Amino acid sequence: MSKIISLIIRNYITFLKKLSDLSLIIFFSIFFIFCEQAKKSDIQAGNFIRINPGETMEQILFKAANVFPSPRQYAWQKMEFIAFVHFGMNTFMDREWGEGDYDISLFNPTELDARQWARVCKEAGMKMIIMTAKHHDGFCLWPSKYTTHTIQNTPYRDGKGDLARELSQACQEAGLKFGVYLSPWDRHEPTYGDSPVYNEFFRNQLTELLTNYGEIAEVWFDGACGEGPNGKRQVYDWQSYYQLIRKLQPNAVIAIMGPDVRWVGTESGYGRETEWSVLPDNNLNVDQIAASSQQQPVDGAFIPGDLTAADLGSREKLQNATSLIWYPAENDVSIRPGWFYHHQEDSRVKTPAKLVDIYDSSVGRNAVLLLNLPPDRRGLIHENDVQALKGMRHLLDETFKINFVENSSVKASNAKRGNSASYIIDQNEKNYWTTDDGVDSAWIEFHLTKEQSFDRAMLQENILVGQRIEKFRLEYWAENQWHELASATTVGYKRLLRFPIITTAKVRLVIEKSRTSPSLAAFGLFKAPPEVKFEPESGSFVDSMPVQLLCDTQNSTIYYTLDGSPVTEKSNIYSQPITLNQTTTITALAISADGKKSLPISVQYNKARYGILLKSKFDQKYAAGGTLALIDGVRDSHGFDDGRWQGYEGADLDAVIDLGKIRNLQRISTGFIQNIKSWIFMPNSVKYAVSVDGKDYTFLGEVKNDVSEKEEKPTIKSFELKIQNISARYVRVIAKNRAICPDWHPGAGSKAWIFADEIVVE
Ligand code: FUL
Repeated sequence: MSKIISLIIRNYITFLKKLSDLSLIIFFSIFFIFCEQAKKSDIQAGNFIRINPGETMEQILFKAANVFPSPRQYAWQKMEFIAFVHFGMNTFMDREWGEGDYDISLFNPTELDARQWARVCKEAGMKMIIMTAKHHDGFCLWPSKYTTHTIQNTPYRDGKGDLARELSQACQEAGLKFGVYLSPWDRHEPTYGDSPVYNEFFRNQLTELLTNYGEIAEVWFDGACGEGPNGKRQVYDWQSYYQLIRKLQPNAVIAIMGPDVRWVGTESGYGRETEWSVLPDNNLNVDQIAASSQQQPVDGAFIPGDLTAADLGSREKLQNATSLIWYPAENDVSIRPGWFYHHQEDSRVKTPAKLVDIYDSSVGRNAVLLLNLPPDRRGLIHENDVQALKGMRHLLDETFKINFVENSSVKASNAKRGNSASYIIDQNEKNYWTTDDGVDSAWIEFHLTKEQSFDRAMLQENILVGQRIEKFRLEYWAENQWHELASATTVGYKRLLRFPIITTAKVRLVIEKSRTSPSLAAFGLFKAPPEVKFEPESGSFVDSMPVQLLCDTQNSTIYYTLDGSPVTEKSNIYSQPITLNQTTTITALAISADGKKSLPISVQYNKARYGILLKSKFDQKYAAGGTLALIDGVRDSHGFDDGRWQGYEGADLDAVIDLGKIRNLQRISTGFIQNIKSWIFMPNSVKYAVSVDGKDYTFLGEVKNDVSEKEEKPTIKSFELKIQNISARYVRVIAKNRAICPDWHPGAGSKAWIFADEIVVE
């Protein structure tokens, strides 16, 4: 019996020992899972998280990498490209900022067609239209009950007009979202500055807009807070505005002076190279957040602040953060220089290539592009703007229609179970690649089905798990080794990269640094459509002139016409330089071997008394009528922007004048204007050289600038070289641009302009 008992006891002890080994394992497993869970649950805060005092940089970074957009922010980000429409009394007064003191019976857009606006935006690939329901002049495009300063008291549709209704319906029909810009600053409303009263007035207007026009997807608040008609300043009750919006339109994002979407900080269309959507929010009222259980970035706690600095979300910026929020950037820019329509800007609409560049530098830099299209006085988006947008869409569609990695084989240095690298190219946005916990750098190789030529790349993180990638590079395989193709910092929702055309069958993406396991939802390699170039790019001539047509993509066919008619695949095929003997417009189009079409381009070459060949390029916005501007006899106007001055941004002016035959010269000069408020400086110097045959030049002399770079008054100077009896047919003029604005100037480091009006040779 005792044996049996001792056996039982022994077995029991062994069992207990085993059990304790096992329980240790179980205990530690549970503990580990618990810790991981605790770590995770600690970061399950959505688009906001608090940093606890004493947390290490590593903990802060881990938190930052796990903040993600709210559903409304995510839906907004996915729109990528949206429209702004600035329209109102300013359109009819030719103003940018109105005071609200003008006769509103002048508002009468007789051909207004909101469906045209929606059609143009839809065809351009935009997903929403935000309308200036009320700009700073207080004029309302909807019949607000709370003021008489509205569309109702204008001749438009006999006082029955309501643009919020017309546009919201047109958007709905076209499948676009609708948003409103409502300026808190109201230069007309008498209660402005009487803070509680005006706040109530403003909330009433918001209520009208948010209840009567269906779904509103974005409410845009500008930060301007100037004086009202009575000279008083208003204290805006932002938090009550936010609460109202959340109540009436819970899916709407509140932008700029609001907690969901931030201003990128410039109106140029060019976002930051490094753009984090997760920022330290030191503008939040942290006590209020605490009082609201720390779960959400409480709208009531959001205090609008200035977020325009170059660096907003780097490690350095996160170091002293008390909380972090998902606060993505919106990049607003106008298709013309002004926000409102001005007839004199009809020729200054951004070109398709410029718009694509802006797209790459906004959507392609983790921001949403909000492009302004100002309807004209007819109430229509002007033909020039429509053309530019069509061109932009053409270039984007042609670029992104074939993704060369689509059927490639993909392998990664590391992949978490269930997040394989092949998800990057599976076209399902829910699937994404990521690495095992603790693996913060990785590479992914794409083996294409065959050699391909491309010049664009696209990356997308899965921002639903957070923004993580801090640094990456792209490499291609050639001559048995990897070569760097491009590199950048952040990715976020989308990153677009441009590089010179590369032909290869193997590409490697190296993620060098990430805040935690990097993720990638999509990757693409693309080829932009071919581009036709003319050599010389522009010019006028005395007798005849040869023009060459070039294309940046090999094996492309160039078609052209010489009579101003549209170019098609049935037009002449270019094979050798074209000799012009009379004023001619050449229109050309290139089609690459893979069927991609360039935009057709037209250049007019003039036969004139004197010829001019521009070796440098003037800015299209300040063309002063084109190539002949510098020899057209128009001189010395005082405003740089009156269409008579030719502008060169960051570039020299380099021109050759052909006098037609050898002449005796007594005087050579070139006129320039300085207007430092508009970043226009005198050239450092102007050099002159002459030639009898257009080949060998003799240097004549250099005229140095003597106008102070700090001279604020617009100043005109003629850079005249004293000469006597010089015989020559060709005169070369080189005006040296200082290239960048000086340190003391508000534009320090940015490109400086030179503006010339005339080269005089006598
Ligand atoms: C600015 C306004 O003052 C401009 O007029 C324009 O509406 C732009 C989008 O926002 O701050």
